[in-house]
Amino acid sequence: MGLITSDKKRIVIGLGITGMSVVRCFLREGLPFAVADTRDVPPGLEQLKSDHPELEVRTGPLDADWLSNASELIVSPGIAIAEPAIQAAADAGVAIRGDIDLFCERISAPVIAITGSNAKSTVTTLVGEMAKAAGIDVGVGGNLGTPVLDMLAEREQALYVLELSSFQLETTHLLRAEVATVLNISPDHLDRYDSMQDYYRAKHRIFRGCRKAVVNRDDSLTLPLLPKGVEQLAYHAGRPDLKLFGIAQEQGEDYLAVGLDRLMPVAELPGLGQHNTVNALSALALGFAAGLPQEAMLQALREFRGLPHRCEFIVEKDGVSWVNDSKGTNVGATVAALTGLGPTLAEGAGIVLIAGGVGKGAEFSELNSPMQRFGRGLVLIGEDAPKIAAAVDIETRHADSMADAVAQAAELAAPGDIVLLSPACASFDMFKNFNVRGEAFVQEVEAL
Ligand code: UMA
Ligand code: ADP
Repeated sequence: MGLITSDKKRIVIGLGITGMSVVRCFLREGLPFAVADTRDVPPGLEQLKSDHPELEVRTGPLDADWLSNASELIVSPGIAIAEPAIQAAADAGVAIRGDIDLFCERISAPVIAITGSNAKSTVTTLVGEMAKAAGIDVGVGGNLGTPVLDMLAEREQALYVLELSSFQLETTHLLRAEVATVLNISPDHLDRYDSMQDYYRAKHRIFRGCRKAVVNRDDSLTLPLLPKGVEQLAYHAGRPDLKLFGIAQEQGEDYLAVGLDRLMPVAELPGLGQHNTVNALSALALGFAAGLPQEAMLQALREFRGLPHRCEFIVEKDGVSWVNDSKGTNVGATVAALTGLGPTLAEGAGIVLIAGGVGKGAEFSELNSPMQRFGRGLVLIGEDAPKIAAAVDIETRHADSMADAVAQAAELAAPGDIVLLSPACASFDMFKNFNVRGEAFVQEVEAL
């Protein structure tokens, strides 16, 4: 194990899910490296030290001199590369990379790369299901949860479908995806980026060196600047045009369609809300671009019931439908949930929205218009409740726990209404993560 002792060529920064997957990769390959984490006691530290006593691990504030002597830094997505010590190393000529780059260096299989402010996990999973339905040995991971390097632990697969966050893209240089897309762009993570422009730039790194691009015609911020020769496929939520994926109408029925070809009735999609029809179109366009067989794609669309915590129908009680969209962690997501579900309401019915948490520097005024159109009332929780209350003009209640929020929403809702948990905020002021927040909601709803 002498290899791992004192060589400081590579430094892995961060001991979270990503950092640990990088550590495992370097250990598998016998490469020398050291590890740093800005926390005094990062998770898994004791275990790592006892399993690998020879490994150099430094915790606490990053040491600029030490980092500047490394040959490369493998930076976890939760750490901003703008950190002064990391910037100092970059200025000293040290390469700043991430796990996605290491992954790309190690594979020859094609990658379908998916980013966007919202719908990434849904579309990534859906494209993965399409590939599986076609019998392809596919790896599905990235920001979704399985760190990419863990997908290489056993063998290389035939195709990879990756969900990539802007944080991951910042440290990615070698992606060269077979197909790349930005699904949509709306403000998020403005506590980490200086401006929307910076956030946009990070997202658009996904197109670097790609062979084909899939674009969302309804969102001009998703349109890439590409060299000639890169094929583009496009979709939008309207009538399909020549070669454009869209929604065709025939005898009062909506169909997913491309050009003149009707592919399947929209009514056969099991997911809730019109935004999920757009997600199906994005997945189809990505699948077509990657050459997946049409029948397998349509089968996957018919069977995909959606991921938990994304506009997930929980139960109907006293005529009120309860929907868990805990993954709505920014304003754009909540606007999509409201405008996706709103048109499905019966005449006179409305949505009671439960929102609030950590707004990550966002502005909430965009919630006002869909709440005027479809809202019955608003129940607010968490740190940024006052900001949301000031931005949305509708009957509003304040709650100090999920139990209280559910009880107050039940009071506001009338038969036919939907109560929607879609917080437009991160959860960590009250919950460990969005999963725990969604589970708390479901538990309280079931206990009503
Ligand atoms: N941290 C420190 N010091 C360190 C390292 C991390 O304080 O030295 C903190 C970070 O600020 C953050 C937390 O620890 O609060 C986790 O950071 P991390 O980089 O170790 O994260 P991982 O555990 O590796 O998980 C990351 C993604 N997390 C982030 O980008 C913050 C996971 O996405 C992803 O599933 C995982 O890699 C595997 O690829 C989560 C996420 O919230 C779901 N992503 C954001 C989003 O979707 O909006 C981008
Ligand atoms: P991400 O991985 O980008 O967070 P998810 O698939 O987990 O995306 O969905 C997150 C949230 O985004 C959902 O809970 C929903 O509120 C919203 N959403 C789903 N589809 C769309 C869409 N097409 N456009 C905008 N928002 C969407």
